[in-house]
Amino acid sequence: MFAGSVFASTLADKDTDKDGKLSVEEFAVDKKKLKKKFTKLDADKDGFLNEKEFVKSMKMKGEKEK
Ligand SMILES: [Ca+2]
Ligand SMILES: [Ca+2]
Repeated sequence: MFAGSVFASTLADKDTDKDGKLSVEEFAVDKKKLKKKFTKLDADKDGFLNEKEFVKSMKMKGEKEK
């Protein structure tokens, strides 16, 4: 599966303000676990997940589940 398309479908589902990025509110809603994960994934600490950061997380997950 192509990770970029997963980001696109996640965006379609969660990007409520349609700015092309996932904010912590959009990604985690009110789940503390996901907020921690978000902080980890947000490599440049701008408070948003862009496609690059999201795809990186997909790859990391793939390697772990090998
Ligand atoms: Ca957004
Ligand atoms: Ca970021």
